[in-house]
Amino acid sequence: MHALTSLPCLPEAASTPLGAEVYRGLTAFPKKLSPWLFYDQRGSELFEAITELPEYYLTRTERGIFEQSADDIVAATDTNRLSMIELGAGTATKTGLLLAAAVRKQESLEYFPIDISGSALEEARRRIAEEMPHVACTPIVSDYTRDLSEMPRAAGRRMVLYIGSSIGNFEPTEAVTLLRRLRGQLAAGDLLLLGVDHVKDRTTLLRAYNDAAGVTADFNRNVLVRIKRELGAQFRPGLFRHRACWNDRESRIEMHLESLVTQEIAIPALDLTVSFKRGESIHTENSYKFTPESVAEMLGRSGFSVRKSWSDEKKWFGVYLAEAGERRE
Ligand code: AVJ
Repeated sequence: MHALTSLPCLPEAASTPLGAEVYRGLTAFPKKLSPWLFYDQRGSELFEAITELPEYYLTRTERGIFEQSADDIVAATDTNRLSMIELGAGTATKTGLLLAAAVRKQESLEYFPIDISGSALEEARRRIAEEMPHVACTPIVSDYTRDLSEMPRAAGRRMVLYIGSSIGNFEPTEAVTLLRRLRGQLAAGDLLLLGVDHVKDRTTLLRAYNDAAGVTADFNRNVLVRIKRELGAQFRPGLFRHRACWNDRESRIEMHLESLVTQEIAIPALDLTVSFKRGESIHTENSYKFTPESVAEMLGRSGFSVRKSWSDEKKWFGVYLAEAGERRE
């Protein structure tokens, strides 16, 4: 993913994570950019705005499941010495419902939110310190997609939270690789709570990624704004159109940025000029959608087995509690 050190004669910017990703993605065919590039300050704000859109049911549906079932989820962990570790915790807003349920059951709780954004974690830490005195919160700034070695050795039984359908951004083989690595950091009997978006009618799916207010379009184009600003490229992001489509064979929503014109874009910091034909697009995101069967299969291949699951009335979103199995050598 980041082995540009082996390429000679590239400018320095090409060896930063952003520069390397943009260089590789825009010289590939078809062109692509990785979804983590969305999340600069502005992108994180736009994603927050997406979670409040009427069409974007994911966040509110998952929160509804936690409102309804947090106590039941904590009860299903079957221990009075639970600790929680959250991957990609961000500001940990939805997590509050699970933390509160754990504190109701066992009076105190160790909580380790992991995120790449130090400022989001600081906000989480401050809010939890203020509102939940019985939660001992230890934030960890780290990119869990690259490095899981910082997995805290908390006391009691650990439950790793990986919610919000973040796993949906990974191709199936990458998802299994990530979950297997996670399994490798856990003891048999430790738990994983996985939140995933379910396959549903395509109109609902498409609407969630094509909102009427155009926030998702701005979120998608923000990656171009970022490349412009951080790599000094000269072009108009407005000459790219947001496009989201449902890929039924792969069971995923895809987001693309389609060039409305034939154009050449110079990216001085990378010493690179990228040509676009009219209608040519950059693939910017996959958002995989699951069935209970496909979740169980993914978890099984990763060394976990599903213990219990929860859903909303329409079965639009699923929360799966899985247990780390015995290690097979
Ligand atoms: C944060 C990956 C769960 O796939 O729905 C929202 C990101 N992209 N709208 C998703 C996203 C477009 C989101 N995840």
